[in-house]
Amino acid sequence: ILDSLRGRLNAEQGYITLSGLDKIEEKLRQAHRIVIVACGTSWHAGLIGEYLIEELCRLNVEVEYASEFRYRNPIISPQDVIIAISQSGETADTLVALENAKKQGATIFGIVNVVGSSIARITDAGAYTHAGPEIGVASTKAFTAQVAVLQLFALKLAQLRGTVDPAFFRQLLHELEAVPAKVAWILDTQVEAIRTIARRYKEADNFLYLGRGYNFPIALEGALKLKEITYIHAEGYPAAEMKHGPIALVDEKLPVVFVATKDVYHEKIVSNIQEINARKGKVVAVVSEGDETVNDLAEAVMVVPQAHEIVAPLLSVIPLQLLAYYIGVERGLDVDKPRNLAKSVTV
Ligand code: F1P
Repeated sequence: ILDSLRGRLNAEQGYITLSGLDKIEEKLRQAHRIVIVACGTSWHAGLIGEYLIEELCRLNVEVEYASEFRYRNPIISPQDVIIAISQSGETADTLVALENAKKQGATIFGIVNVVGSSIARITDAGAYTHAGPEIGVASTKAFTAQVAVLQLFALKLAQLRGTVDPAFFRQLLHELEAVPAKVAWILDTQVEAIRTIARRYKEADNFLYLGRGYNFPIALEGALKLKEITYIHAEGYPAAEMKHGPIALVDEKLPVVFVATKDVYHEKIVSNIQEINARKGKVVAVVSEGDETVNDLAEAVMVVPQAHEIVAPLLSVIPLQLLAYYIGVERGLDVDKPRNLAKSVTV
């Protein structure tokens, strides 16, 4: 899964190798903004990219659904750098959006899995995710790899722009190096608990997924995986947005999945969980190892190792992917070939 990390960073010596980025280094230095263009799961990775680049590089970022961006008349200038994210490299919406941006002089950086694909060919530079061929239609390991590349991209750019403290930079590299072992820990220890949760909630008609900060895109992705694989209606929301509408959905039949790992928002997420409890919603939470704050407030928890919040999305998405997978299995569905979905959407 994390080949995109291996060989591309060395925490001890404090460097990241991202040759594609080197090629457009000057453009990036002068860029007025970065526009991330993608569809579906790749768009969720893009949202994490926005948070990372804005936080670490202090550069303005916008994230666009390619399926909208290609049809509207967006303002693009030669000072823009577009990051295109696509697992297949063949998604027509993304490709056409890039063709339009290219005509207006923007520089394109690709984060693509398939070498030599149409999107890879249109880019000026890029970093392959090397996530291997995905067997299932729904994107899973590609997402992890896209996020890993975006983390490297943001850190490397922050180093170039001098916007990250060197000690913090090294700390994050060490954290990234520890990710493969932490992923293995989740797979070794959490699968049975997740299967049990899947059995308990497999008949639900709706799910709500909530998270804050870097965990908000993870909530969106958890909801999308559930929709794609199990056909259960699910919505992802920023947890703070709940009171502006979705809270009306909460009753004793609604499972609400919180991405509640230990980070700067933890206290606020705990109070959101209490609000759901007060309305008798069924709380399921992704929590950090060793943190028991949420245990008594949730019907079930899925545990991930502690990690810095910038690195944490690589871990917190995995229980949500597994939850969707096992609910699909429990419902007797073909999880690798969900109905109506194509691996590459080329129209
Ligand atoms: C985008 C995407 C996937 C989704 C499904 C349909 O594809 O929306 O995220 O899981 O396969 O296409 P891509 O541009 O990342 O290949």
